[in-house]
Amino acid sequence: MTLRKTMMAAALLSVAPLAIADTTVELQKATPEGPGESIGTVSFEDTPYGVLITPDISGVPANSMHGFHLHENATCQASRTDGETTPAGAAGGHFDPDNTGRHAGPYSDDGHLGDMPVLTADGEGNITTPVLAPRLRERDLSGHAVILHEGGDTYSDTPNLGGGGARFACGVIDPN
Ligand SMILES: [Cu+2]
Repeated sequence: MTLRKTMMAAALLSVAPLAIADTTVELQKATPEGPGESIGTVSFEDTPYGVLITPDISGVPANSMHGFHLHENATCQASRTDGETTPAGAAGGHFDPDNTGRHAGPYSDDGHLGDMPVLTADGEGNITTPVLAPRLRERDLSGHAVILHEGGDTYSDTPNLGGGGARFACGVIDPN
């Protein structure tokens, strides 16, 4: 084996496990016609303290806060009910494998497992500050969708589902 090949093999061995471990999802604007323009990506990585969520998002209002959740279904298509179109509605409700029926945020054991921490934009409308979801593991994300809401999140059902309101952007995490 040449030195060059040996070095390449060593590089692949050291890099490959990290590349497999992380999940990166592209977020696209939720529109009545389905997924629209990309606003960036979010990466998820297991740590001893839960999933580390690292956003790289731009083009949202300056200094805005956004509820961010894992939703049940692996789709970002709009839904239509009684003539009402809901962008990204086909993603369904917050991922709630224990059927708690409660929105309680990322730090309570008594609510949706899919309730993740709020993401916050800086003065330029970029979201880059990493946050930690202590109850989640990366494998929980598989086969679901992540949704960034227009508004913030009270981590309670007052108002309903934390008050994030409309679905602003969405990304699918394919089952693996
Ligand atoms: Cu949500």
